[in-house]
Amino acid sequence: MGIEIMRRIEFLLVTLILAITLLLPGFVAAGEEEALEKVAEYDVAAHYDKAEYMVPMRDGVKIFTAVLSPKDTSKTYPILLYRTPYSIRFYGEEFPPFDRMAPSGPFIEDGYIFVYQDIRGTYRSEGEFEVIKPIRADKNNFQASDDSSDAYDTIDWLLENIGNHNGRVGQWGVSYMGWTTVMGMVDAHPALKASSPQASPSDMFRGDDWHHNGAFRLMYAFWWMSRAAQQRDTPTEQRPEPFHYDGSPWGYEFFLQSGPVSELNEKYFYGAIPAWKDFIEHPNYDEFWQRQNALHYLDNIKHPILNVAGWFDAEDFYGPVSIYQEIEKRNPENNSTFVSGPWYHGGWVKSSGRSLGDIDFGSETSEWYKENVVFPFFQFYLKDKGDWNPAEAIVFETGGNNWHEFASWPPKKVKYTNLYFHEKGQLGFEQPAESDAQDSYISDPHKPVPFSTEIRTNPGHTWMIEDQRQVSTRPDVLVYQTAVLEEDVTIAGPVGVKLFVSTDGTDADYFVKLIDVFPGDAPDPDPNPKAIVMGHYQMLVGVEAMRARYRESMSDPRPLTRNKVTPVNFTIWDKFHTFKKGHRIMVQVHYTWFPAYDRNPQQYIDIYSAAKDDLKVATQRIHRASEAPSHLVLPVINIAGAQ
Ligand code: PG9
Repeated sequence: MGIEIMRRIEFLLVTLILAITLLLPGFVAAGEEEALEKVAEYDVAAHYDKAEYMVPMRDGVKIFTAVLSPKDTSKTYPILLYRTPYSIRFYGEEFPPFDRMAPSGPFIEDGYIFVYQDIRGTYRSEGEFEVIKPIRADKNNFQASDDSSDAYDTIDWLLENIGNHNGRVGQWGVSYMGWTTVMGMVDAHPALKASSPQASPSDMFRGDDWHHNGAFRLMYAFWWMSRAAQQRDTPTEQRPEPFHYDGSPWGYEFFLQSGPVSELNEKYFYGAIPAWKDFIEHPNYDEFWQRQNALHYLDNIKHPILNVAGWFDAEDFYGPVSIYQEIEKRNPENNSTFVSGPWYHGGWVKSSGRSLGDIDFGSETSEWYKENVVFPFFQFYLKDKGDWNPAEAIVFETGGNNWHEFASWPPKKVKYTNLYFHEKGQLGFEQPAESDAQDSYISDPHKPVPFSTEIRTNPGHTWMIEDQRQVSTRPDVLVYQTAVLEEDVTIAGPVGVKLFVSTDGTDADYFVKLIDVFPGDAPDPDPNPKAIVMGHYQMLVGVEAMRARYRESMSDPRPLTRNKVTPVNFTIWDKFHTFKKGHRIMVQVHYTWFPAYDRNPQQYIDIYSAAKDDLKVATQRIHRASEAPSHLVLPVINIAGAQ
């Protein structure tokens, strides 16, 4: 059988499998269907040739690289580079799946040379994989390598060895592939003319996948490590066997029973995840974590950057917002743009962006972004096509459900406004007058607050917007809310959290949630197959975790002094949301959010080796007195007059 016929049969099979997949409830995220169908219609194999290479790096390690080049060789094309640790997934005569091919369908139709790599030490590539490998310390050592030098060497090789290119290269990717894109921006190859890091982590201790302000993200780290960090003996196309959650399919129960974090690798992974020991050996923000921080490396970024984030990204939101800000700070002349929409992690690629969880955004926000942002960006810088001249920030306002453009992010006209905790669960803009006022609760780490009502072993994608009613009635969840709003309140930017706390323990975690409470007569979806009740819905808008031992320094932790009122300040990273007239603003505070986060023993001991008996019940107090006024600092904006 001819190769062309085989490819066509394969294409039809892939289309058929996609169609069947779409019929399986729960397999694809809400809104994913349309995006899948549009790209699945295009016959890639009919328009592209495929070749595979082992591309040599400076230290002799060879990296597996697949190149798809347009069959029409009458023109030249830019190269679009994509570097992944998750396997490029199509080897030999296979062509890539829809979501690995390009940032959107039109790239494929317009003609690019698509280059995909298994990064060093993963799948078909040689070498050792190091999770979030820092930039090499000694740049004069020509044998030293990292994801910056590997991107550089790859681009050099492609320009020499691949035909029909126009001399320009772009790089893009979501999440880990966003990280490899950021690394490619460091000491960038001169032919790299445009980069779009999307949901890249920046600092794994402060705010991305592994920890938030030092609090360990147990469930996600366990799930990711079991899939992506298993040791391999030799280059292979095989994906590792996923770990089975023996014990319980309900993560809450599984992790409640699983014992100290320090024992999980041996107990469940049979020692196959060497990277797990990094969590245990580096409990604080030491040099190990600091060297991984991408923000340290962002000098001399000269080419245009498109930074993409999702407001409800449960894995890497701090990354893109901080990378954008750091580039602005260190390279004020750089042409860099911040984009954020109402998306889960990578939702702008994998879903239409019409809705997330129970919340509808009124339009297909991912389609708008693909058409108006990512495609014009690369077309302009790599093909001189179009008139891309964006505002500094292109951001979707949730609640109001509109796209806006601003000359800076956060917008200049934001007015930082304090919102105080008051008696009887009230929240208001006026400062508390009484002294020695507080709310207290008993926190029992043996009965932690669940992070979601869903029964699952990985965190999934909707818990960052999920209805909070189920936990709001727990005695260990403090709830404060405003009166019904008489006019819209829009926030745009980071939300400050200024707590005054005391406890009879010596450490504690604080989870602070900002919630939009809908009016009683809020309309239900129509049709409403999930029977969602929107009246008094508590939509999670923003949330952040803080491990109190890191309140002054993440590298130099300190215990809390028992029963002493202590300020604990942190930030709920940026939001752009309108609390509509008729709604209420709510804040919830609690001490565990399990198993999304591990449990703090509430005493100042090593958390990673803490056993069941080390987890102590403690009384937690949140102060709301004139001398200790716990409050949030909202970035309030009048969007009618703001640019
Ligand atoms: N959030 C994932 C990740 C990025 C970087 C390191 C580890 C995990 C991802 O989706 O790729």
